[in-house]
Amino acid sequence: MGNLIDIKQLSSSGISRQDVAKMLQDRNPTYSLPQPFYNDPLLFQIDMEEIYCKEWLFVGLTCELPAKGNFITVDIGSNPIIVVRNQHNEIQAFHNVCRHRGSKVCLQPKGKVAKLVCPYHQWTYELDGQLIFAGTEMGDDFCKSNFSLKPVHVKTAGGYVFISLAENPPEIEPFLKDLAHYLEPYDLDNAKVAVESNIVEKANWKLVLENNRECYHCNGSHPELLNSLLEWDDTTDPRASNEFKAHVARKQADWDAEKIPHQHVSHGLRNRIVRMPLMEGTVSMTMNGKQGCKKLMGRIKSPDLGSMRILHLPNSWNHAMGDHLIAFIVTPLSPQETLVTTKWLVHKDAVEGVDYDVENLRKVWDATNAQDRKLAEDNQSGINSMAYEPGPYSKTYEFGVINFVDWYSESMLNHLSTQNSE
Ligand code: 3BY
Ligand code: FES
Ligand code: FE
Repeated sequence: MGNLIDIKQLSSSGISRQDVAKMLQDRNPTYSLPQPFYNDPLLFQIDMEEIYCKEWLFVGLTCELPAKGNFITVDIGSNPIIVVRNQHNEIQAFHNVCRHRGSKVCLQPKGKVAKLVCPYHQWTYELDGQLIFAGTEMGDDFCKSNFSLKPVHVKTAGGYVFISLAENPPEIEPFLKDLAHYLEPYDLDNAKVAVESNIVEKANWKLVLENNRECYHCNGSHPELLNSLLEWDDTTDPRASNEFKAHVARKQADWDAEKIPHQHVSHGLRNRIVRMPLMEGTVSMTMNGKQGCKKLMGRIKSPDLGSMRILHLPNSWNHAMGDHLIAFIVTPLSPQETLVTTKWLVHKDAVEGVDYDVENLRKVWDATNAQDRKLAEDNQSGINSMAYEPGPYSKTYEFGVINFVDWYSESMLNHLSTQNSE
């Protein structure tokens, strides 16, 4: 582990990969994590290398790359990445790093180009990453084919785009097969992002995820969301009432009749999909619970599809309703800073101002995101104290958090042990 020594010299805490493994092996699994997991710079670096650079990450939607040359860029820690639709209409991903002297090639968050041209000395790449122009000054023995952009694994399913920076990414196909099936009614290739928000929360990325994985805090914090959201995520929730279960059964019969998938499917703790009804009398996560977009998505006929929740660790949760879909992406920026991106999608033919009003569409989750941000930031402030010690999760209200932390711990230990044996 060459880079471990370098990083260690820079660190004040001196936490090593071995220390991380030991802390995870020794942790109390029903308690929050030890302090360094939430604020230590070196541990953050290890998180980025072992989790974000090795797992599959949800980065955007195929409808954001509708035509040849459309691209989006994302930064995974210190790794700028470009995702582009190539000249053959396929989605590809590359390290956004010029093979000349390493400049970033695409500087915009999204756009459309004929070729990928580096702004520094105009080395020019085909949309499939091949270097096609490097000026006339590179010498006779210069071989352009040795200097293609470095590829990154990419897969799509149901309109969702995933990348992995790993050399050998973990298996994701079984989840993608389910995802494609569950997203089929939405026809996301023919959707559009109506609006997107990006907020930076001054909290570690794991606190953002932990906060999302429980609704223990909902009553105290989310009045707008609770106009439509039913707290329970599943009929298997230990607190689910008979009334709730009967409500779910009635809705499921309607969904079956319309061939709308709803059964809970999970792939380990990393991925799950389930459709749950919203509160009786509401069909969408809007302030009054009515449709936020008059035109329904894809082939959907009834607005009353509840919300299909898609969880993809480490970086996304989603709500797909009949009229719109909300996708969330969590991007760590530093030990105590996390970018939360929210995209509201509607049918591509829905007309702004006629079928939907952006302010109305985004209002509930803007409010919810702001409330969650404050909760995560206050959580971070307390955790930074010398008084912090791991505290117990509720096994009924916070089993989703326990699942997330278990997944994190297992993945981290797994990646660390693979590495040590290399
Ligand atoms: O994303 C959600 O549905 C919610 C918000 C609060 C709890 N969590 C499961
Ligand atoms: Fe890209 Fe020189 S660094 S062309
Ligand atoms: Fe919340």
